[in-house]
Amino acid sequence: MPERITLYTAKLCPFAHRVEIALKESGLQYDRCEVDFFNKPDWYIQKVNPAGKVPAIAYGGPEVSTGLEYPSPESTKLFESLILVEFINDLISPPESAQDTAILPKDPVLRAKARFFIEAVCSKLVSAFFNVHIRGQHPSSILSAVETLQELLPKDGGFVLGEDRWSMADVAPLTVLARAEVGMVNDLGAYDEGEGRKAWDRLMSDEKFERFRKWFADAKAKKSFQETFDAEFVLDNFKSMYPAMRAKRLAEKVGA
Ligand SMILES: N[C@@H](CCC(=O)N[C@@H](CS)C(=O)NCC(=O)O)C(=O)O
Repeated sequence: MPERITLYTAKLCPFAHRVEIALKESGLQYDRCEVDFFNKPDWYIQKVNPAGKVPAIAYGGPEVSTGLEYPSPESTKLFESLILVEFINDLISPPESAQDTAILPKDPVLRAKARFFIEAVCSKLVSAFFNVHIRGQHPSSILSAVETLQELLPKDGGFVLGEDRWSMADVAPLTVLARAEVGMVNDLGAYDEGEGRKAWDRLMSDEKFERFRKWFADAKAKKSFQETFDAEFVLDNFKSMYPAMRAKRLAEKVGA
């Protein structure tokens, strides 16, 4: 009997989304608990993640009758999206197994390549996404990050690790870029009005980004992504968050 898995997640969160895709790819059974990370409930901090962040996984322990909000005290609580993705991969393909998965292959060189790509995602794309959307940096920062990542894609097509070798290296940027698309297409972010839409249009039309566009379309077509991304939910939330952030930034600029 496999151990119980409860994923504490949020539809808005690109990090939690990575773990949900990995769980879908794994075929493992899991319970899903949506957490409002803007208004963290006490039970979440007390019983799941003292840092208050999503994603988290409660692993193992007996079922408890009080519901998902109260994980078994005997379950192990695990955190950090990329660590959780590798944990899920270890569950379906333990170290002694020779089996590749749709999360990470067994070949050490390919694993190193995947982790190298993810390092660039974390240092370039994730920071650009938050700097642009929350802090109002010019959206061209996202295009610069995409350019760096594009350089690391195989030139003749396919996913990060080549051909149809879909892996966590593709998932790591995809969940961020899917949210950047919703934000920028609708010009929702703390940046100056019109700049998000303009930058996204450039990303989707400039010849320079052709390789990226092919990868992005292939990645968005994956079933595990489509089953786990609620674009409408993200849009509704962005509509209620970002106009106020833009107004605040402009007011601070005027007052400075
Ligand atoms: N490095 C973490 C980042 C997780 C994270 O920042 N999650 C956000 C939601 S997207 C959160 O829970 N924020 C609440 C907080 O920071 O208090 C990961 O990859 O899991």
